[in-house]
Amino acid sequence: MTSESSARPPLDTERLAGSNPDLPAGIAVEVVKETGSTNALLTTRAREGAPEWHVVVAEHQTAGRGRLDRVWHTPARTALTFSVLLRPVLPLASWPWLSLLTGRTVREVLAGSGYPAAVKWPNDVLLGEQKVAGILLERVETASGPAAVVGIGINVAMTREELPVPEATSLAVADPDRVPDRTGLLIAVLARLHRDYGAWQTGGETAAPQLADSYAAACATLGRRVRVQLPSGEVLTGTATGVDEYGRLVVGEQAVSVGDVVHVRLDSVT
Ligand code: BT5
Repeated sequence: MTSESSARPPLDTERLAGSNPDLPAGIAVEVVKETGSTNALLTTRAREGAPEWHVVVAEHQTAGRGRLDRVWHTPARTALTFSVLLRPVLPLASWPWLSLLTGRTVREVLAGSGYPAAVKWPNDVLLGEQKVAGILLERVETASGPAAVVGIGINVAMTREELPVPEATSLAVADPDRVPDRTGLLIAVLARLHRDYGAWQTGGETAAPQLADSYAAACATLGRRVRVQLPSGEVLTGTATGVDEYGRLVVGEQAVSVGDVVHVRLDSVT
């Protein structure tokens, strides 16, 4: 065994089996050594009829996807790259919350491991100002109705040199003494997501306002001056004051559903 393979052990498939009491009943984890994108593979599974809570996790993603056709890059066995199939019963208009809810779930789990994580609207988890995790929510049409593929990438063991962009960080770079093992982290995120998703699905009218409040409390974007690049190319600047009932970011008078946010430093405001 090389030092690299012992430092970067594979996922423990026995602990990820359905018989593990730490994994809520109904979650089925499929571990693959390599795939282009776990979102793409899970989309295929969904069209083949896979049930809710089918999960695909890859030791290595060779064509990981970000939003808007961007690339998500992680070397083998250094990260968690996985996708969860959900079939929300709530109306499609509230599905964008799923992306925000998942970011908050990841934040809570990392905070539980001692990492001072925060969410950045809409789909990033930050340590300080750097991105440690990203979420990609995609809708897929299946024979039994629309389904949600929730892709989650968490940078775990990457060294500084392995980080793909200067804005990225990993748990190992941020605090090498706390790095959780990937299998335990995956189980913790799935268990917490199961709980948070269940509360959202069954919470009735109070679920959205409760989610909005707890998202706001975890969100580094609110109260900040932001620059939002909209898909049209337009740029919106202002103070982010809240998240509305559809999960949109409120900046000044406008509510934004899709966009890239830059947290503007006060010293760079012109
Ligand atoms: C995201 O997109 O943040 C969504 C990332 C979702 C990745 C997961 S992994 C499992 C599942 N299967 C997939 O194929 N995808 C999902 P976005 O907000 O568009 O951010 C993408 C940008 O983040 C890139 O353009 C880079 O600048 C940067 N980036 C790429 N890889 C990164 C990494 N490992 N860590 C931090 N930033 C990264």
